[in-house]
Amino acid sequence: MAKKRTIPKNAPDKKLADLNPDRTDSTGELMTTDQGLKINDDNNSLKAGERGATLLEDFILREKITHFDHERIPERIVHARGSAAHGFFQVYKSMEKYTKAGFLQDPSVKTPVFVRFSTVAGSRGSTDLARDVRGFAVKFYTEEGNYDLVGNNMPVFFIQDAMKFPDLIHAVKPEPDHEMPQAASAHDTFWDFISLTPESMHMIMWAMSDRAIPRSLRMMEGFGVHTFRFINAKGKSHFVKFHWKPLLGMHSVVWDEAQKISGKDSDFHRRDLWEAIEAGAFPEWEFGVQIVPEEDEHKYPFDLLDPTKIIPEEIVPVMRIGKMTLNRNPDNFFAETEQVAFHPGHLVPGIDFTNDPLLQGRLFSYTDTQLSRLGSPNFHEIPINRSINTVHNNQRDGHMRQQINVGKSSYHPNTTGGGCPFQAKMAEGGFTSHEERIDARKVRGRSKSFMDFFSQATLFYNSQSEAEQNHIVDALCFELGKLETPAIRERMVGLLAKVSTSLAQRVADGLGIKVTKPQEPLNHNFGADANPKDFQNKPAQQGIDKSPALSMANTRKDTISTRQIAILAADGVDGASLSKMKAALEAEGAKTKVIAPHGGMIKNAKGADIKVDMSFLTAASVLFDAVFIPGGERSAAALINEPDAIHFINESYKHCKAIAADGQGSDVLKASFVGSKKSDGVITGEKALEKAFIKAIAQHRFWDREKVPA
Ligand code: HDE
Repeated sequence: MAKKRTIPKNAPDKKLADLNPDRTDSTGELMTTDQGLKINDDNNSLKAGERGATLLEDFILREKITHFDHERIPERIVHARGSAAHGFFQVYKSMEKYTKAGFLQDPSVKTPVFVRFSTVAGSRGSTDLARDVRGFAVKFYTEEGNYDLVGNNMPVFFIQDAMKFPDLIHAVKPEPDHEMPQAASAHDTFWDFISLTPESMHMIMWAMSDRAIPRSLRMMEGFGVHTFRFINAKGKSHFVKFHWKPLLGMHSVVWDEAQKISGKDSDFHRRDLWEAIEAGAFPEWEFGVQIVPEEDEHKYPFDLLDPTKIIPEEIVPVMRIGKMTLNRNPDNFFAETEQVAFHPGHLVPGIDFTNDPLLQGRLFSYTDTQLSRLGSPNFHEIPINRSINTVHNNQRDGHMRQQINVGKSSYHPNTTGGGCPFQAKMAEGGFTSHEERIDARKVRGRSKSFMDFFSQATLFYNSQSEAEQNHIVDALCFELGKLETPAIRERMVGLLAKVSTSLAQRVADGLGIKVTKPQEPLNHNFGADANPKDFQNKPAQQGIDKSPALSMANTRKDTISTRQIAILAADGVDGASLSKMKAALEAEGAKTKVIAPHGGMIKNAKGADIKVDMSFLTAASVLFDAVFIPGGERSAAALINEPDAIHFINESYKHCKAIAADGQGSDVLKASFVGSKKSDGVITGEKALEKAFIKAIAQHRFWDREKVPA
């Protein structure tokens, strides 16, 4: 590297940023060209006379325009849309029993991290609220080199073998003839592929669940997906599955809301993450591991190498071993969030791969993709990708090389450089791959132990609450309802019947079609000469009927920290009513915004000014978690006559959010769809109004409202 970045142990995180020699702050500086020449006029090009033609000689204009012309790099082929933040990780206690990884030994060590969240299918400028898997990629800058845990917010994947990845992605991306639809799976090619790929059914359950439309990136789980290995100092290996558990709990929005947020604020998740960090409400996740001894490799009804399977937490509990805190926004989106290059093959001693065939394919793909995206094998020299450990090897040259290697020796073994750089012994931290006995025939095929396509899809569906199941049905009706080819819809309903007959029936009813039996054999992904019998679905008892850990209904519901609460008000509002609630909510860490018919100021009943945060023109109920209508006769009368205010309340009610009203504020509720309905989460006339409202917001949603009255 150009300069070594030494990061002292426990360095305050601001220092980490300051230590980066490439971080530039232009405050108080004079403007220069890229060659360092001071610029006198950045507003006018060089011309032959004031009205004359521009001269080719104008090297300053040409430098500026040339740079501009080349500002864009190819977006990621998948996970193009993303948002990221810096932070640190600390282990709770040494994990030396299982792994020798340095960053998992000492609870006093803060390991810097950079985390990028993403959607998968959409382009860089697409909406945050697409129904999609979310990427959850963590780069740990450890003293033993960079370790990347490149995971998702769902613990399984659509396919079992890397060979199918380009097909899956081609199918989900906008269709190639007309480039529609953007960032959406609700179209023929995706469901055509899925209907012919039954191994995807477990992942489909997750992707159609509310997990695919998170309320916030800060409120979702993360998973390493594949089974990895922990290796301890004695060389003993344990299988391990990685988890991230959000301390704010897991919460989602509803699909109607997601679609509206996409119009009202397509940067909703990006803004939410940025604002929470700016406000000092640092997102936190606990790091969890499920550990399986090597001897137990074949103990389960599923194959640990199959990325379409979970290990239910009720069978192997998740041990929470550390915590990650995100506490600093990037300084520059392009330099950091866009140029960061993750790779599941960026390992440290103490962690290793398994033979999961999806993971094995990924190990090729990530460096390869950086070559076309970042344009050079020197992408590791970009500041965000640099190891905090110094880099010494005989790799040389290439586009945009930053490192200036001294001396004449660029090969190993050598005497010209005194034999340097030396190979590192294991005791010195040298990485060695875990020795695994392999005694096999070379085959192009798939293990029979991977052939159970539906049991865990059923486990997932059965583990969901009633409301969550309803949402899966609705999502499938939406997605399949958008298809143009009826045969794909029918094939899908046939496959759903293998997951749950009631699910299939409900979706078929929604689509107005019949449930037909799927064609056997179910897996079309076998070679032309393979025996179809070898690829037939082989259901296996999972040992449990339900896994409570799979339902978001069982998440924590005792905090309103960082929730966004709308306060609807107009001139004449009861100032005391408004400020009492505002203070109570903010004391619990929630954020409030006063929304009024116009911007600027409104007057309270006593004539004092109250600052308006948003008008009905710029606000929308879908951007908030709950709504409060304070007292005040004139304010209530004005809101009753304001269609946008009534729509705000109606929509909050429809999306099952907590609603509270004080004094005459209740009249506004009466004028809305809420009327005098008695519903959980609608709070009026209570003595301890603030307390009741806070408790209701923490519940997140009141799904009973979705039930159609008999
Ligand atoms: Fe990726 N994936 N992936 N993936 N993936 C990429 O690498 C790939 C898979 C994941 O924020 C690409 O730098 C193949 C599973 C995340 O920068 C690319 C296969 C999981 C990110 C690539 C998979 C992931 C990527 C595109 C099947 C969850 C975004 C840009 C064999 C465990 C990282 C890039 C970021 C990005 C290939 C499957 C997670 C093309 C071939 C499974 C979070 O290399």
